[in-house]
Amino acid sequence: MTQDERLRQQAYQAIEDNKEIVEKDPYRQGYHLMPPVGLLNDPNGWIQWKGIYHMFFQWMPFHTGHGAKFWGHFTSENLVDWHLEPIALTPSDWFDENGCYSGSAISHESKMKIFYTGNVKNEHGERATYQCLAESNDGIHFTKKGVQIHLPKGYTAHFRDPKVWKHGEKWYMVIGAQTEEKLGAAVLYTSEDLKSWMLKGKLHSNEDEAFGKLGYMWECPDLFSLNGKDILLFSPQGLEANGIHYNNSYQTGYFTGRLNYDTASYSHGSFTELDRGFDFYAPQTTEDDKGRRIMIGWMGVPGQNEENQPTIPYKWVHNLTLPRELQLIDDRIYQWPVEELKDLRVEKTYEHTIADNWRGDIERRSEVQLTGHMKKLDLNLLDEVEITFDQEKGLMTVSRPSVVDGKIETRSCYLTEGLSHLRIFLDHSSLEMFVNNGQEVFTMRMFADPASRDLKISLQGSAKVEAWTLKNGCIH
Ligand code: DQQ
Repeated sequence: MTQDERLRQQAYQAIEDNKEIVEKDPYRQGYHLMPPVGLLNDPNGWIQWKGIYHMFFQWMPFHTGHGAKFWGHFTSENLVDWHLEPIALTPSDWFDENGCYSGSAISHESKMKIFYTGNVKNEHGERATYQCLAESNDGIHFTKKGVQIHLPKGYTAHFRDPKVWKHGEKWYMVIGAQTEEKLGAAVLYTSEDLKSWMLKGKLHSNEDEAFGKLGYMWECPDLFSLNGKDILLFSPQGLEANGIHYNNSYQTGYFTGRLNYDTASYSHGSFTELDRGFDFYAPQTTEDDKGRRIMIGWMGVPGQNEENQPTIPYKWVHNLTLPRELQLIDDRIYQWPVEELKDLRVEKTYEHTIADNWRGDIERRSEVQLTGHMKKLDLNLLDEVEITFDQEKGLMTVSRPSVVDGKIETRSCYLTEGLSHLRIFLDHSSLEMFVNNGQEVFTMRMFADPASRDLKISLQGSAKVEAWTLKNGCIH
């Protein structure tokens, strides 16, 4: 038996052995992508290929911690119902034996090609990193083609997460990096044939010191154009918390600007955090055949209370976010659940206009919308999550008990134009809240008592409240 076959067999056995216990978990998700067992982290290889959406994911099948990652694989025709496919990649070769780390997928000459990072650690814990290729004719079975790019001079071995795209006649790749001076960077390569890659250098701008200030390592960069601007989306590590900003252990955010593809010079605005919630990291985007730029992120952050997640006794941890369509409005990214997610709705349970206090019962898989003019809001969900807004201060705050010690923790953002719309997706152990049509988003796990159903709203102003129950069991 080859090492690849052995690892596959062990991983399928782990799914089989733990199926029952994972299914018993009251916090098991109903319509979010979660691992069949073990730990899921970054979304990988996100692509619509030959009409089918493919979402791969970083996966540790053998326990609920990190380690030598596999690439798990889901597919979907409609972005609502998903199928778990055979394992795409196992960490079975000398160049990826400590993990087939994050990467991306492209379509070329009727093949799907995956570029990913091979992570290797020797017995002294020293790291090596290789950018690797795997190919598939059917989008399900992959053949590894080995190392394509070695670590260039000037960078530490924290050099990973290739994202590949086509611009004009050429292919480009951006890689998350750490310079020898221990600064975060994004490094650009180009290729005419997807075989030989030429190093263009690190993205730089006139405000180079702004790059230097943004942490010691950038993970999972993604470069794409949106409404005529070049967006660099990335997950920097090492930003200090600053008031309501950067409160998670690591961040995700973006620049908007203009990239000179020949010189790697990138003129851009300031760094903006993409999500205001507790659990969001390492997102990846793709463009589908409707021309939509769709993003999915990991609903977790590396090292942030991962070992305290209440799902761990049930042998799984973490899930992905819903697919969100991105728009650029006034140089800000707006995120909006893709249209297809309306098909999750099973039944409309409420439609009321309220102007003061209101109380309702909601199912654990629900969508709740508030539309109107909300001068002051205090919304309590399941006696667990509190969402407040005060127009005078312009501040929105979301709070939940910490999974570590139950103490209340908060995340906030300013809404300078007031609050007119809230759209909340509740699953058994998560909440995603889209504010003012996606201008701000709060993404978080939440572990309310599985029996609680209470929605309490106290409002100054007036709003229409609508609620729907949502489908269960979207992963087959
Ligand atoms: N997770 C992957 C890396 C990436 C990090 C390893 C981000 O490729 O840099 O699982 O969460």
